[in-house]
Amino acid sequence: MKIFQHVSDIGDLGAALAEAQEVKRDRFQWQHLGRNKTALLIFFNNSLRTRLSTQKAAMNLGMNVIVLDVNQGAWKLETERGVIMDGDKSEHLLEAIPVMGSYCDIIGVRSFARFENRQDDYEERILQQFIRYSGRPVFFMESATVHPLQAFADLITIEEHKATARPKVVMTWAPHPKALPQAVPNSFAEWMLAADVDFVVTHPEGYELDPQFVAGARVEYDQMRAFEGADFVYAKNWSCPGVTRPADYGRVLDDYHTMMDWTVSARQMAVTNDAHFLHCLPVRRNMIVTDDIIEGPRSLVIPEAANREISAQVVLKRMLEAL
Ligand code: AN0
Ligand code: CP
Repeated sequence: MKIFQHVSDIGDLGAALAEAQEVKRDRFQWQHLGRNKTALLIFFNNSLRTRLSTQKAAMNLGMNVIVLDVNQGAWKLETERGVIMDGDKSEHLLEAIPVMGSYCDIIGVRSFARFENRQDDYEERILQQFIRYSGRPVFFMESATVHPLQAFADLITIEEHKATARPKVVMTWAPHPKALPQAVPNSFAEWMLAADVDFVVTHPEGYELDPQFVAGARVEYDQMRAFEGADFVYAKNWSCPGVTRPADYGRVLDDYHTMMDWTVSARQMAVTNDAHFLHCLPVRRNMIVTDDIIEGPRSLVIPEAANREISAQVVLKRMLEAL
């Protein structure tokens, strides 16, 4: 594997899930693969899980790991070509990327949506430059539009806890005080549509996700109806994707105080099939989900986060095998 961005990059999902379980059985059995190989993890944004789980996965494979927080200690990077660089940015991405590539064998990049220009975000302007100029395999650690390591871990978690062959999985929008990217819901939708599940998305009007990720998904605007009979509830906030109104891209459409009935609580969970609760974390309690649900016996948020180590290890293993 040279790029890990979309569900199609992982190939057959059954094989990927089997490989994940093989990693879980003994995660240290491929230490020879990573010997004298270096993973460089580049963060333009904060992280707890992605940072730790991906480092751990690389170490499990015997790799060396370098982590760079671009905004803490590196030079401020210009990303636009043609700019006269007389401002606060000392270095251009076009030099920084090949330099970073020269010190490693595999690169992971986290660079969130900037919400300045929908087209720039949805064309993945930053990650595409890493692919083009680093000379290395690149895996996405949450880009402007996707978070595939998360969606893969979510799928592993669902596979491990499903009680029926084809569970009903409901992804629900939930309120949040600040504008968040669409990367997590985009990838979750993409991966669920590729998997063998009954997938339903519910959100207020105006939050329609980009068809490139959700085409074919059932959208139900009535959250209670969507939750009926659900086996898994996946909560996430996202800002306006700007599909129907491009001018609203990246905006929170309504004051969150007026949207608090979307917070996942015992009221909605009561109409499910005793659903498991999932969230990628970090989560704001009593905005996205109430304390009792996230702490309850059906909450899977901790094993879900633990599976981030597994999804990262499958991806790194496949990239090492293809070097
Ligand atoms: C980010 C997001 O919603 O995309 C990262 C989630 C993994 N969340 C926040 O910025 C709070
Ligand atoms: N879920 C997730 O990617 O968490 P972090 O932002 O902490 O990495």
